[in-house]
Amino acid sequence: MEKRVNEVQIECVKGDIANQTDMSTVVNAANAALKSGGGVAGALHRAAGPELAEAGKPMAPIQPGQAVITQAFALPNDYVIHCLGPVYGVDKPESSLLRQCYQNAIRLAEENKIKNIAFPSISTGAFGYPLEEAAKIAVEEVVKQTKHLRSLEKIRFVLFSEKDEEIFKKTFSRIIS
Ligand code: AR6
Repeated sequence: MEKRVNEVQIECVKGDIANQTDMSTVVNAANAALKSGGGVAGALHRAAGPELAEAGKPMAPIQPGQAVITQAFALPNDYVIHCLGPVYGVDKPESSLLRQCYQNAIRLAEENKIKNIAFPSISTGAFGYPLEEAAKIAVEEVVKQTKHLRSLEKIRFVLFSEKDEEIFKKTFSRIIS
C-alpha cells in the first residue's frame, strides 16, 4: 500500500527491516545501550556486524524518544537511525515519547540529506506498546512531518507480521484519505 502526501511517498509493507535493499536508511528499535538485542535490534545488528555496536558506544546511553545516526556497515543501506522507544507503562507519557522517536528520526534524516527511510513499528515488541495505538501515532506523526520535508522523498513502514501490516494499513487509510 502506498500514497503520496505533500509529494512524499508513504508505504506500508510486510517484511524484514534488515532486508530493505532499496532504502538508504533503516530505523532501529534500539535499546538504550545501542547494543544488539531481540527483534529489530537483533536483526539489524546481526546483519550489520559488530561494527554497528562499536559505532553506537560513544553515543550510549540514549533516552526514550531520542534518536542517533550511525553508518550501516554490512547492511544493504547507508545509515541506521537508532530510536529508543518508550517501554509501555513505564516511560511516560508514552505517546509523546513515541511521537518524538519518529520526529527525531525524520529530523536526523533531513539533516543528513537522506532521501528514503524505512521504519519498523517502534516499541510494539519487547516494549509492549499496543499496536493499534502505536500505529496511529506513527502514521499521524509521519504524515504531519511531510509538510516540512526537503530531502526525504519516501517513508516506508516495514511490518513483521500480516496482522501488524493489516493494522497499519487500516490506520493509514483512516488518516490519509
Ligand atoms: N523486521 C521488522 N519488524 C520486526 C522485526 C524485523 N526483523 N523483528 C521484529 N519486528 P522490538 P521494541 C517487529 O521488540 O518493542 C530489543 O530487544 C516486532 O514484531 O524489536 O521497540 C531491543 O534490544 C514489533 O512489532 O522493539 C530493545 O531492548 C516491532 O518490530 C527492545 O527490544 C518492534 O519490536 C526494543 O523493543
